[in-house]
Amino acid sequence: MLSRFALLASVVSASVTCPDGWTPSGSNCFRVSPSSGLGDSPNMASACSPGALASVLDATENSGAISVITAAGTADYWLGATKIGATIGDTTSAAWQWDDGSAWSYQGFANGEPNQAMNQDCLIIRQKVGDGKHQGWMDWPCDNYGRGAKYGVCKVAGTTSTPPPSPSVIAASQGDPHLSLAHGGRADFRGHHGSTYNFLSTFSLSVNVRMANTSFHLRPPPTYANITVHGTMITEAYIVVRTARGRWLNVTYSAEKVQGDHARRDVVTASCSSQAASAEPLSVQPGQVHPCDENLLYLGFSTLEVNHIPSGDSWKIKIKSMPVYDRISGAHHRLDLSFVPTTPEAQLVSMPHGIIGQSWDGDGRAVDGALDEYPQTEGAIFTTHAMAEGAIEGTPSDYEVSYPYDVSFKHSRFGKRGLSARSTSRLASSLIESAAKEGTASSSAGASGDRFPRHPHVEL
Ligand SMILES: [Ca+2]
Ligand SMILES: [Ca+2]
Repeated sequence: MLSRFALLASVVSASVTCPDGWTPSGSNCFRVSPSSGLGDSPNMASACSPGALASVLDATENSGAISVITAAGTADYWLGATKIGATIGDTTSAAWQWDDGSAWSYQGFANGEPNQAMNQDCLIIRQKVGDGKHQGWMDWPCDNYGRGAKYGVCKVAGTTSTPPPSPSVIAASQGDPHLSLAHGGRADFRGHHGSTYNFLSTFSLSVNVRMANTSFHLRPPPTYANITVHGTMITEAYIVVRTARGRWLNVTYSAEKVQGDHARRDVVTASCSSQAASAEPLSVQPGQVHPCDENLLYLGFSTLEVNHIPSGDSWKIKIKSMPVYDRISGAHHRLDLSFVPTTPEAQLVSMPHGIIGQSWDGDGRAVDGALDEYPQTEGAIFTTHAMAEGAIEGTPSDYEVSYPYDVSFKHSRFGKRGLSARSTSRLASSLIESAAKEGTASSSAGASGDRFPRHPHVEL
């Protein structure tokens, strides 16, 4: 079974880049000429430099031409075409050529045009004026009836770039806890009871989690009945945001306060303040959106969403409380988390770090860490031990923080600009690296065939 976050493939499409002041349309760029030349069509070529008087080859380009002349204001603009072999008054004999040699494959003449009036061997485009009767192309005398200013629509080829695929835009933690890493990697992370670890550290966002020992029976029975697991669960999550205005948003989601399946108003506590540690609480009500500058908090049925959206470091965090099924002792609820960067990886202010955050390392390749291999024999007792070795730089203790809203640890990116990604060459020797599935999202968040099925599967 694939989880929903495994299916969030990023959609990558080619984008067209234009020089400053030019408007992309299709694969080309348009603008109105900065000067009017001498008012006649033959002189417009230099007025358009470095582009040329525009050819308009399809409806998309026609829309682009109309949009730039509409923005510029006046009515009529030259296009780069010349009529040859026309006979005055014969509206069918005109043969048009684009000055840039493109094939004449599309035309957007206004009603009643071209009307082959005398000497109308050049082409203009007229924006909607008056009753709109003449919006569109018109044949026109190349000397503009001997009058002065007439500007042109200019065109240059855009630069087409296809951004590199980002194989996984989401990373997550679920259960006791299984990590789905960016670019498709996975690992298990037990942590130590009562310790708090940084999962994600970025320029203006930090997410810590606290672990608690928890024992439970593996699901689903009856296939593997009576297997006891002594594991850990995330029972509290702590978010620190530095807002674009320099204020502090602090959020705690406490699974210990959840009763039944419903989030109550006191499961999430938050503050939004100019002080790093504020006594002014935000009253987080289920079903309501709470803003803190550009950040938005929303607590639903059991899921807290935090949208952190300054330019250059934008993330969506979801934290969902779940019951600990077939619990024996320890936490009665756990937290599952997911992290989505909504800024392209290459544009983040600093490359992220933290146990999960470091997997956005810019290379698009999956790195797997240590995984707990659950026993499959009736009556087995198993204590988890994997600590994401191989998928994290250094040791787990490097990620321990000393209090819930602590943003400082060995690899912290908080408040730091331009820091590079972790180095995969420095990961532990047990590193198992596999080529990322190009252009696809991580498929690691769900159960997979080579392991014991992961228990209760959630969709955040
Ligand atoms: Ca005409
Ligand atoms: Ca990677």
